[in-house]
Amino acid sequence: MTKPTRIDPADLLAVGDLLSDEERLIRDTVRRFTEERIRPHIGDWFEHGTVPVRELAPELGALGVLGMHLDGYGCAGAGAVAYGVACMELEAADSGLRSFVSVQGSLAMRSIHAYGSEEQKQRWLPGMAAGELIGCFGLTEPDFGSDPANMRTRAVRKGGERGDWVLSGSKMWITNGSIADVAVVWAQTEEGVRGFLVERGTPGLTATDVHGKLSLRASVTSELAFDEVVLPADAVLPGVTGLRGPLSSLNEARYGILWGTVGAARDCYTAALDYAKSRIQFDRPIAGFQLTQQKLVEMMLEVEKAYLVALRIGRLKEEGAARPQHISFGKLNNVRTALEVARSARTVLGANGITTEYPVLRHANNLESVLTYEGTSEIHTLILGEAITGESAYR
Ligand code: TGC
Ligand code: FAD
Repeated sequence: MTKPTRIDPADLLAVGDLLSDEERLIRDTVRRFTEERIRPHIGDWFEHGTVPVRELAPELGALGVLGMHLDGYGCAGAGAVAYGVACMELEAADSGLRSFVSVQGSLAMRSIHAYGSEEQKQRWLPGMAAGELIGCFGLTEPDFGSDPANMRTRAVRKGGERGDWVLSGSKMWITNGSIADVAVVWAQTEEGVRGFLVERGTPGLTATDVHGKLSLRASVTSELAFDEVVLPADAVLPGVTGLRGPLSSLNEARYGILWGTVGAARDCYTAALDYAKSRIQFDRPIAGFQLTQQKLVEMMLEVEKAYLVALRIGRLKEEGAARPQHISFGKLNNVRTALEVARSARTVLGANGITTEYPVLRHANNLESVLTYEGTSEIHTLILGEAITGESAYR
């Protein structure tokens, strides 16, 4: 293993040296892509609340990050840490970009990969890995977010074992909802919660975008309504019944977040560091003031600790030893860390910190969504509370 030979302010503990050559290559390749393709535009996309997802998706497919941790069907079959560092670089650019990749790869593709029939996998996965087809994942409803077990969306089978399904209800806050070619929709059935593949254009399906978001503006968020949508018998994912289905895919997406937020935090910290070195007040760079240095050092410590947490969980995952509670540890800790770093970085930039010219308030605003989705910070606190006390406190 290489030893740190120099002090890198962006990675003072040289955590990056703990990555393999291949992981570093993936990290640097994704970083280069975001620098060339995302960073020049992201401020505008965020400001105007638009993002050219259809254009970007095939580019992300060519980059190899869509379903990159899955095997076969055009997916790269990368290791957990390799997938993690890709998420880290994507979210250093914008949480909306990482969200797109998480929903496509870890929620929609992963659900089909883990629980779909061979026909369903062949039909969807290669096109989704290439970014030619877009997926979304519908679990949350207007009245049931943290508590999906009580969902009202329902699918009823008509005409026996091989009969059609009729799906009714609605899903809320669905990333990629209105642009998706296929929605993985979780619904109550007589047998328990099951997953359904609902194709774009199916009669009775309507998608309406959520407007007025002050967070994740470079990401499409929609409501999906199902008005007695008739689905063929083979629209159901045959491999799982029960909430375990969606929650096991959520483990994968939450894992991407615990890495992604390290990237957002690092980007805020390095933006503040660069700014502090060049901004002159009272005839000297503000980086020379002790109060500024304290903020920068605190940020740096927190970014490095979050990076180590992510790497530890990633290695556990590669060994097959990561439990959902480990993922909750990382999601809770690293999102919270990133938000605190973003808010502190914002103060270093003064008034400039509130504009889209710099990334920090955009990251801070995005991270408010990241704190809430994929299990709120309170839900992950309760998961960990149960893990250490043995007492469940949800209900
Ligand atoms: P509970 O009785 O504990 O569990 C029901 C069944 O599920 C199993 N299970 C899990 N399986 C795999 N991974 C996990 N993390 C699991 N957690 C639970 C469990 O073993 C049981 O299986 P079985 O076979 O015995 O039936 O369920 P509960 O109703 O008490 O709820 C527990 C709770 C609160 C932790 C869960 O409901 C929860 O995680 N709530 C949060 C909901 C959530 O995270 N929603 C996210 C929606 S998707 C999203 O936000 C995408 S953001 C998109 C983007 O990145 O842009
Ligand atoms: P609620 O569950 O109503 O919670 C409100 C507050 O009450 C929170 O602070 C919560 O922590 C707290 N609370 C709830 N229960 C408890 C309890 N037992 N103990 C203590 N506190 C509690 N969902 C999808 O299915 N697919 C998507 O693609 C998707 N994308 C999203 C994109 C964005 C931008 C956002 C913001 C959300 C997205 N979501 C998606 C929805 C997200 O998963 C939910 O918002 C989240 O699970 C919380 O649900 P809720 O908003 O209904 O809040």
